[in-house]
Amino acid sequence: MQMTMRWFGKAYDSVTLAQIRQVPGVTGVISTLYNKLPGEVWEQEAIAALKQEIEAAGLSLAGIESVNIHDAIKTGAPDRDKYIDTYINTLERLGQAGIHMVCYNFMPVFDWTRTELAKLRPDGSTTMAYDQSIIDSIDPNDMSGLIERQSKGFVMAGWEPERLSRIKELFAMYKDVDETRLFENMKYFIDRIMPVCDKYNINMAIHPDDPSWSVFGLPRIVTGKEKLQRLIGLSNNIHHGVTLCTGSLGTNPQNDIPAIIAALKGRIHFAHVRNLLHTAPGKFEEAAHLSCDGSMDMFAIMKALYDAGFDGPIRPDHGRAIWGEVAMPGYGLYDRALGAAYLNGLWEAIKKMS
Ligand code: CS2
Ligand code: MN
Repeated sequence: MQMTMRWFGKAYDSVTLAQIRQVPGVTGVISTLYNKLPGEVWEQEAIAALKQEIEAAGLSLAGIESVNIHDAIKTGAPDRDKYIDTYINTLERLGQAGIHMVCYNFMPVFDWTRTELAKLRPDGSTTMAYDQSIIDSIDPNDMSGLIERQSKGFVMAGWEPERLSRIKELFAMYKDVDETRLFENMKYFIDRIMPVCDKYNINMAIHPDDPSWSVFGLPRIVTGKEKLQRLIGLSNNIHHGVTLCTGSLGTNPQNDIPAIIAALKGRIHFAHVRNLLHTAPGKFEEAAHLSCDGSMDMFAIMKALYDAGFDGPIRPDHGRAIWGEVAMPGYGLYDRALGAAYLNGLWEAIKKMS
């Protein structure tokens, strides 16, 4: 595996590449052209500039998170082929730049969903939290406002104001899209992009839905073991794979993450590893990465990845805000650096004892 951290680019991130370079054991970053909306063309020059900037800092660009999917593709709209062509074009340019892993998601309308971005924990840190009862009582139109008000001025990944200002229109697009249709639309997309992935050896890593159940009545299909197996079964091309995100799959305490890892062996192209604390049914907060701070067994998760022969990029995921750092919620330097060091420690121990 390669330990990495997510970096949004210097125009958006409070964390610098020079800081990431000093986190022991972190050799790469996962980045993106953060200003690109779904469906936009990625210019070759912009990709090259991003890569050069990262390499000049002594790190590698280990993959892209994300190249987002236009809603026309997810809903199977009549103009989806136009957007798939653009997507293929972007993959081609990424491939030519030597990038071999692309993360994306297939969540309708909303990406990850939280109800609180700075919940105070007993140790004085703040963290992101979710409470289903708040979601049940809120109008989806107010959701982007709720996130924006708490984002400390940072643009939150997946919550681009340009897109979410069209929320009514987006909901209307998904009116007739149920789980079956979403799977069909995904298969159509996968089948069309696999040739370019073969050509440039690009691993596509679909990110699980977060939380792992339907929100606001919208269908969600990347939620647990059976659905992930069905999803992988849409294509036997090895480039069609997943991002194993413990924080997303772990929102449902019924999800046995080590068992999911074993079931997806060979198809996990990227890993997001973080811990959550479940406080009541449908209610959780993001914990520090350490097992003892949350509800997950991080040793068992890392061991399962090791045993499955995982060799892709891995990153600590959301961290708490600690030590007075002001950063994008979930993406400060300090707690993610602690997370990376901890995950590296687990990995070293597992490796030496195996
Ligand atoms: C990420 C997701 O910050 C996060 O929660 O894990 O936003 C992820 O980047 C996307 O869903 C992948 O497309
Ligand atoms: Mn994730």
